[in-house]
Amino acid sequence: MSRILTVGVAQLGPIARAESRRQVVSRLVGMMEEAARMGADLIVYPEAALTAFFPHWAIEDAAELDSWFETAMPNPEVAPLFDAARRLRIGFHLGYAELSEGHHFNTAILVDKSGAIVGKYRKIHLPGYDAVRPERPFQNLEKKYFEVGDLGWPVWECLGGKLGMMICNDRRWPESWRVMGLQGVELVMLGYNTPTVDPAMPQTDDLGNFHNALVMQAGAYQNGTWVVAAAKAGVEEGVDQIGQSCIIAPSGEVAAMCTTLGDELQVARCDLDLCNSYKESIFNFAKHRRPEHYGLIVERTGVGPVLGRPGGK
Ligand code: CDV
Repeated sequence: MSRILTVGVAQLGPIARAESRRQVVSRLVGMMEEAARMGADLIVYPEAALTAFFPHWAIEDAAELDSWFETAMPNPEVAPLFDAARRLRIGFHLGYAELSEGHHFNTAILVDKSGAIVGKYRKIHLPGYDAVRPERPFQNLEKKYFEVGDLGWPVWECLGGKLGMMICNDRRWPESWRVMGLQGVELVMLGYNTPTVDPAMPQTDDLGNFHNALVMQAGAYQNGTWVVAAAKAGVEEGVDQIGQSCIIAPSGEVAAMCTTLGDELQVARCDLDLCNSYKESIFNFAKHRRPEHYGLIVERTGVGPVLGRPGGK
């Protein structure tokens, strides 16, 4: 059997600090129209896709900081994207900064072909630090500007499959994948803003694309799921970011990948039934997974539970 979902990954090139939401949304709508011409059912946009990635610089004024967040979704500036989804009969995934009742989150939503929001996820693994580091060439202030997400990792029945979301740094953590894998996820959508350099760890600067592929191909294979991952790429406000937005099959193989660092759409026909062969054989969790034997001793160390032998030291 095959259950084909045709999916577009919409990589964005840089967004200028001065670019308005309206300007960005017209870029997004243009890519959605192209995806529809290519027969896509779903298009995936990056993390914080409506603005430049503002955690890369210091903002001390609270009102100025709040101006980077959306207080309603949809709102008049983003409405053309929802209208286009309804007109073109295409679902979409969108990352944005969310301000909800005084709480700030790094958020993503899943919208169906009728333009209705069917799912929301708030980023759990926030990277970076919570105070400005003036010595750094650019900032990474996600821990200062956002709260840890409070919605967990649900999986939604949508577009004929089981769909889930994570955001950027979440992809480096096996827990993000496994929590959705245990719910039978068939397609994980994610967006990322990943600088090519890490001033705290320059020895890994030539490994950015490798680590990006490594964690997502492993997550796909080990959970028998498709992955659709959209970057904000290129040099944005002085920060150079990786591209290589891609669509990965449950085998871990890359089915499509962007080759530029600008706005670029790649489309792949994703057979959701391919997930079954992994979920029913090598990664049949009920048959082969043995958490009761993993020797996890929940011992608080200040950094969380530690691994050890049951009854041992
Ligand atoms: N936006 C991100 O979460 N970026 C991180 C960087 C800062 C390491 C990432 O994991 O790609």
